[in-house]
Amino acid sequence: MHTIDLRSDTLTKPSAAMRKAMANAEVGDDVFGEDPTVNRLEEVAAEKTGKEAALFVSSGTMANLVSLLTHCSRGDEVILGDQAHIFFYEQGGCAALGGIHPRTVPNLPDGTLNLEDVEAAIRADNVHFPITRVIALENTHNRCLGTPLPPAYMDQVKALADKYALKIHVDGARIFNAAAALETDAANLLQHADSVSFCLSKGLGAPVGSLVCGRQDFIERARRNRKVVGGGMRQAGILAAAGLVALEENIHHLPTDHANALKLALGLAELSGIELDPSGVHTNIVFFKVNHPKLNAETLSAALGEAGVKALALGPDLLRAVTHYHITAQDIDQALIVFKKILQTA
Ligand code: TLP
Repeated sequence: MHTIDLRSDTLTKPSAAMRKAMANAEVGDDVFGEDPTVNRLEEVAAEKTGKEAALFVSSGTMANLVSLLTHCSRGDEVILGDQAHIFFYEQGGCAALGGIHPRTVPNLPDGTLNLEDVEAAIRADNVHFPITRVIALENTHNRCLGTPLPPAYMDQVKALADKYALKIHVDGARIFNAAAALETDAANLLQHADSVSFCLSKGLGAPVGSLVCGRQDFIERARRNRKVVGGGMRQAGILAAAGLVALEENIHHLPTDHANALKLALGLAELSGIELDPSGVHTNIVFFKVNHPKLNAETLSAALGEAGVKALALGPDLLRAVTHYHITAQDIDQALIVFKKILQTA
């Protein structure tokens, strides 16, 4: 039996079409603006997100950092959720490297921020306070069950941002999952975003790369910030070629990933020893708790791994499984058999 790796959609390996496109990519020095494949990828990314321009960067973390560096000066403040990837998983890079002060408000279970909380966190013009510059959201929200943020919520955030002249950044690492789940296009979800970062190297299956998208002048300044963090790549068209295949072909697989995640959730919810509400599963991320006399997240994950199914332990009783284009409906059936056996025999 092959390994069914559900730890993350970052584990996807490039498809045959990607490898072929990479091998044949036309390249040049992208720091000189002369890589035609990177230029093409940036055009396609801008078009798909409904923005004027885009910038190819190495990772989602770099995309978020470069975006915040471009919105903020040292000492400025970003308001974001306490479960945000930027706050939780990026080593505090915006503070460490950019001197940007993170102000968290609690994420609600659906990944949104209560707008009264956000408004209360916006600083008054006072010499004692940092200057609030940007509200950062995450769509889909990784730690909030992969939930997509709907356009109606974005309308409300925009009204608040405009009232205080704030910018909106969206960590859209999985924005195309959100678009697929909400049956709309990414540009619609992002119409109020001043900047968005999205990843090619998650559910879209490319080996490397993320994009920052926004207005032309924003992207010109972001390009300088990419260079200062060491992100100027040279013949990066080799990587961009895979990204173009991701956006042209793999993007169509996301609804299948969502169906497989739901199938997994429905199956897991039936198992004694697992706690999970399948109605909370909207995209490709499935969080569940283990509630078993002999197993915790760590030992369940280890037993699963030995049996060829990998899931990520994220807390004493919390695990995460993520579907992606290497995972088939048959894999989900097989994974559920393995889960059941382990839970019954432990
Ligand atoms: N998320 C990874 C881990 O870091 C947790 C994963 O396996 O889900 N924004 C969001 C919403 C993300 O989920 C991630 C990666 C990033 C940004 C960072 O992307 P990379 O890993 O390319 O720096």
